[in-house]
Amino acid sequence: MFGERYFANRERLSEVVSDIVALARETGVNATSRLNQNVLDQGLSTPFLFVVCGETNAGKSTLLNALFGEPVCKVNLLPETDRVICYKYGLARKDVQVTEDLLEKYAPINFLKDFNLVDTPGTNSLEKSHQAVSAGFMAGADLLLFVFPISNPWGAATWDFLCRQSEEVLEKVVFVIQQCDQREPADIRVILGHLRDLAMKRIGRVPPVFPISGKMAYEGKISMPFGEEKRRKSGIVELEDFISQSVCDSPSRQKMLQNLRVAAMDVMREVEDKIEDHSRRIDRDGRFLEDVEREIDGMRALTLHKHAQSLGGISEVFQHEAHEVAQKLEECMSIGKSLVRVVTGENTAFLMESLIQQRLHYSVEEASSHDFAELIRGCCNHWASLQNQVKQAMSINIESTEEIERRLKESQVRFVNRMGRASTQSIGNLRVRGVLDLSLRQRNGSLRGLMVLTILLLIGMGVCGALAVPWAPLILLVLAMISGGFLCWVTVQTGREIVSEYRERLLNSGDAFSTSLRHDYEEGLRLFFRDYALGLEEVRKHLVAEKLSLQPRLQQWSGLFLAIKAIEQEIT
Ligand SMILES: Nc1nc2c(ncn2[C@@H]2O[C@H](COP(=O)(O)OP(=O)(O)OP(=O)(O)O)[C@@H](O)[C@H]2O)c(=O)[nH]1
Ligand SMILES: [Mg+2]
Repeated sequence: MFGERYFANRERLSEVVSDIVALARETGVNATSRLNQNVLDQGLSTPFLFVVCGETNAGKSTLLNALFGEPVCKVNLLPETDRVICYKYGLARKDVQVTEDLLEKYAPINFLKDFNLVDTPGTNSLEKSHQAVSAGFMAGADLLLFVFPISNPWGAATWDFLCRQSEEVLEKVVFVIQQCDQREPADIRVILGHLRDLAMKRIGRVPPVFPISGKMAYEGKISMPFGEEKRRKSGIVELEDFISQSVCDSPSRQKMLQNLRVAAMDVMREVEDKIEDHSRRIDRDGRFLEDVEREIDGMRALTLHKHAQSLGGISEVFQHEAHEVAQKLEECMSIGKSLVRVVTGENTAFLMESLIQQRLHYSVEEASSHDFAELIRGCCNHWASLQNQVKQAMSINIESTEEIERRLKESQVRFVNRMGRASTQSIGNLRVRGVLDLSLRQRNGSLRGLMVLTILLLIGMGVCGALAVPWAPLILLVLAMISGGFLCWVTVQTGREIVSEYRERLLNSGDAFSTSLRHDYEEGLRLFFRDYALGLEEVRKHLVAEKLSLQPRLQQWSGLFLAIKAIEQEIT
C-alpha cells in the first residue's frame, strides 16, 4: 500500500505514545488528556483524501480501482458517475445519500481506513452544485488526480475547470493520462509534450504527468503474481511510487507526527523528573532509615555501657549471697549435725550449691527485670518520636507504641529467663561444689574413725566393768572421754576451716561469675534491640517496594526514550 514508511512510523509513534501515557499514569504525570487530545486535534488518524477529476469516460473510476487493486468504483462505457461519490471505510457495505450531489459509500475494505477516495462526475458534465461539493473536497485533499483520456486530453471542460483552481489546489494536482494502451509509445511522448506546453500556458505550471493504462494495471493487479509484468507495463508503478512519496512527505502529516513526538518528549521529560524525584526520595528515605538504625545501635551501645554497672551490681549481689550461704554452711557444721551426717550420709555440698543457685537466680532475674523495665520506657518514648518522623519523612504509619511495648515486654521475659538460666549455669561452672564435697567427705572419714574409736573404748569399758577387771573400766572411760573430746575439737576445727575455705572460694569466684554472665547480658541486649528494630520492618518493606517499582520504570523510560529517538530520526 502507499506510504508504508509513513504508516509504519505513525503506528510506532502511536504505540510509543500509548506506552508513554501508561508510564506517565504510573508515575503520576497527567499526560492522558494532553497526548490523546494532541492526537485528536492533529487528526493523525484521519485518512488521506484522494480526489479524482476528469472528463466523463476518461477512466477515473478505472484508475481508482487500479490503484487499490479492488473493484471499489463502478466502471461503465456510459457516463456512470452522476454525483460526487466519497468512498469510506465501514464495517458493513452501505450507501449514505448525504445530499442530492454527494453520496457516501462505506465498505469493509482495509485501505479505506487510511485513504478516502472521491470520484467526481465528468468535468464536462459537472453541474454547478457538483462543482461546489467537489471544490469542498479539493480544498482538503491530499492529492488531486486529474485524469485525461489519451484519445483527447485537450477537452476544454477539464482545462477550464483547472484554470479556476487556486494556487494551493494546483500544488496538489497530478496529471494522469489514461487508456495509454490505445496509443503507441511514440505518439504518447508527443501527446505528453503538447500536454506539458498546454499546462504551462493555461495554469502556469507543469504538474507531474503519468501516462498509464488503468485497465492493464487493474488486470495485472488482480492476477498477481502473474500479472506483475502487465502492471509494470501499465505505467502505474511510477504513479504509485509518486503517491507513496507524497504520502510519506506530506508536510501536514509530517508536522502532525512531529508535534505529537514533541508533545510525547515533553511528557517523557516530566516523567523523567518524576522518576528522578522518586529516586531522590528513595535515597533520602534510605539515608533516614540508616540514621535511625545507627541511632538504635547507639542506644544499644550506650545501654551496654550503662548497664555494665548493673553487672557490677550482680557481682555485689553475688558477694552478699556468698556470705549468706557460707553462714548457712556454718550452721550445718555444728557438732550434732556433723555427727548425724557422718551416720546418715553427706549431701551438704549439693544443698549449698542449690541454695546459692536459687538465691542468685532470683537476684539476677530481679536485677535484669529492673534494668529492662527502664529500657522499655526509654524505647517507647523514642518510638513515639520516631513515629512522627517516619510519618513526616515517608508518609507511612509504623507500628503503634503499644505494639512495640508488647513486643519489648516479651523480649524482656526472654531476657530475664536467659539471665536466670545463665546464672544457674555459671554457678555450676564455678566448681565450688566438688571442692566442698571432697573436704566434707575427708572430714567425715576422720570423724567416723574417731567416733568408732570412742564407741569401741566405751564398749571395752562396759565389758571390763562386767568382768570386774580392776582399773580397766576407769582407764577406758578416760580414754573414751579423751577420744570424744578430740572428736568434738576436730569437728569444730575442721568445720571452721571448711566454712572459711568455702566462703573464700565463693568470694573469689565473684568476678568469674560476672564475666560469664556478661556474654549473655550482651547477647540479650542485642536481641532486645533487634526486636525493637523489627518495628522498622514496615519502613524497610516500603523502601524495597519503592526500589522495585523504580527499576522497571527506569528501564521502561530508557526503552521509550530510545524508541522515540529512533522515530525522530525517521521522521525528521
Ligand atoms: N482500453 C482502455 N479502456 C479503459 C481504460 N480505462 C478505462 N477504460 C474504459 O473506459 C470506459 C470508462 O471508464 P470509467 O473508468 O468508467 O470512466 P470514468 O471516468 O469513471 O467515467 P464516468 O464515471 O462516467 O465519468 C470503460 O468502458 C472502461 O472500460 C484503459 O486504461 N484502457
Ligand atoms: Mg466513473
